[in-house]
Amino acid sequence: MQIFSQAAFVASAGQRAEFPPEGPPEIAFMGRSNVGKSSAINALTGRRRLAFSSKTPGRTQTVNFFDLGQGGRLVDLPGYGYAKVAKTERAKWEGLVSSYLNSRSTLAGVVVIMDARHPMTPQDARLLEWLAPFKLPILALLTKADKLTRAERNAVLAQTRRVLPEVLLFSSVSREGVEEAREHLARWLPEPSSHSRK
Ligand SMILES: Nc1nc2c(ncn2[C@@H]2O[C@H](COP(=O)(O)OP(=O)(O)OP(=O)(O)O)[C@@H](O)[C@H]2O)c(=O)[nH]1
Ligand SMILES: [Mg+2]
Repeated sequence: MQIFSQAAFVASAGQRAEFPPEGPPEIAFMGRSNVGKSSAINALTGRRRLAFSSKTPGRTQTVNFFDLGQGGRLVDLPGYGYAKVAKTERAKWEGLVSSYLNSRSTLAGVVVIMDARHPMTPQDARLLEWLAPFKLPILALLTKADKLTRAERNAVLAQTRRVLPEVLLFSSVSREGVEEAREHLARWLPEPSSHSRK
């Protein structure tokens, strides 16, 4: 999809004061640490290192904004709740994410990313409770689907659908779900105008 192929880094913010001015509608990527949020942004935009991914949980510590070619923005957020999270770390995450959620009137929807092998952890349930009052569209991506057996795939889809109706199996390795996710997310953004650059 054209709009996802022209992504460019805009800003990296460690606190609310550093968020860029509101502009195009934003799609935020949220989920536990290490589930593949940054990798999903790279897969969707067809870029290998637009968002930094890493084997080490906690790679993304700031809120990172990426503009799409035609009127949209992807926002990579730090992950929450890896193993025994220090209270201070959790407070920092919650502070940053809640100031993001509460300050962006241009937020168009949230991609909730979960590891397909461990979906709907208590921390994910907490995130969904947190998001509920905002009444935003939510797309769930079950990442690392390349690691599942066929039976596991069906089970995890059914389990997640009980809570979140919009869900896709996704893999930034096999690229499963990438095009479907692009098509879904494009519906949250304004139609590209016929005058815009190709
Ligand atoms: N097999 C497989 N590995 C993946 C996939 N997506 C991400 N990974 C790996 O999982 C690890 C974490 O990926 P990231 O994209 O950095 O995860 P993140 O959610 O951004 O992590 P934080 O920034 O720490 O919150 C990396 O080693 C990735 O290569 C996938 O679809 N399949
Ligand atoms: Mg990350």
